[in-house]
Amino acid sequence: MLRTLARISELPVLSRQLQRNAAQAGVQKTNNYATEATVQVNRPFKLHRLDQGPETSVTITKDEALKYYEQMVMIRRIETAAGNLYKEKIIRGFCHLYSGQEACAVGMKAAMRDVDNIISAYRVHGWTYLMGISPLGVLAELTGRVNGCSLGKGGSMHMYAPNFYGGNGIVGAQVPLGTGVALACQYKGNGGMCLSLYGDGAANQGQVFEAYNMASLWKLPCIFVCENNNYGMGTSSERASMNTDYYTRGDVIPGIWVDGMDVLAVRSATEFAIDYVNKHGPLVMETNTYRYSGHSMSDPGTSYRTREEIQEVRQKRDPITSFKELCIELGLLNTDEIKAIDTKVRQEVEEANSIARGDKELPVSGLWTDVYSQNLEPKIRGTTSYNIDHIHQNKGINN
Ligand SMILES: Cc1ncc(C[n+]2csc(CCOP(=O)(O)OP(=O)(O)O)c2C)c(N)n1
Ligand SMILES: [Mg+2]
Repeated sequence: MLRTLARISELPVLSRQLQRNAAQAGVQKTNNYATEATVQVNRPFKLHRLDQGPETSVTITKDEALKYYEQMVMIRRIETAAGNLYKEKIIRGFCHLYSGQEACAVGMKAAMRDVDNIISAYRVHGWTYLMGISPLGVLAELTGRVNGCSLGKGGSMHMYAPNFYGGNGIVGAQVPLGTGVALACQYKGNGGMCLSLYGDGAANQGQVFEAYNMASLWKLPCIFVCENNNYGMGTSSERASMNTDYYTRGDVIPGIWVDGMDVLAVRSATEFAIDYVNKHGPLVMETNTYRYSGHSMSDPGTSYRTREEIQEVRQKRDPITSFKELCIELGLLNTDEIKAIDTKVRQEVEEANSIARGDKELPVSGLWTDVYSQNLEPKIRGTTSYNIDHIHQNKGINN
């Protein structure tokens, strides 16, 4: 943990980063407001087996600034609502929050094309929203109600959306699954790829290396994304991993390290990765990030790291605050626009929250509805002592 602390405290303070950004910024202004700006990413990319890396000079339009800010604020609000619902015992079971890691998802999504897919572990409420599910679809899934994107049958870890393969609770298991999605893309020849997300803890799983191996041999269109938030449950990455440079761990597969608290850096790295993977095959991308909450709601998150450490990241590296300050500095967003987004998001989440609390539960017959996407047999298989007809409604993930 001490090593982690030292690493975090080595970071430059936010205001200095902004000054540097502003000094290097190219800004196009209309009526004293910028419509577009070019900035340098805060922390340089690190490369493994690559001669050239992502663009360090990134251009952002005003519309993009509005969008990324809104998306990150929405994810933070959804997670705050989820945390409170859990404390009230309205959400039961598991609940893993993504607060602190918003720039990873928003940056990747900004670079993804319609043909690209993603699969992740259990910290997926934010991704579910980004992949097209409404805040109500997410929150009602968490409360186990019919307006949930899996009709309340899945809960926190089992959310899906078009091109989004979930929501997986077995640590590391999504990596070979994502490799299979990439194989499907290659087979169909649609130019798409799969981003398989896993944590620093999952990075030590054997199946991750098996997936790397196969993907490299078959040149599968995979981006292996290690979201390194420095901890796997209560164990720091230094205690768990012989090599904490996760971007180098694909061996012959090239890798990139990116500051996962900088949405523009993540977007740039993902754009590079998509282009690279289309031409050459798989790539590993490590996003260096931090989670503010404990591992899950049952972990206060302060026995294996200090409150000061969390506070320091919040003050110096918060992905939302730093992006907001950058946009204001560049003249891309003003404080009224920021306030308007904050209010809109708050209202939307409050509304979804109150519906998700009072919403109906699925009737019991929901248990044998849509078990298979295409049911070839009329009965539910494997329930010999029961005589249960499979009901096919093809509902869910439409919220
Ligand atoms: C195969 C397997 N082993 C152990 C667990 C218990 N477990 C759940 S999350 C977790 C830690 C994963 O940490 P990391 O990959 O860094 O993801 P993060 O929680 O930091 O997002 C463990 C050990 C599990 N769910 N599945
Ligand atoms: Mg982790």
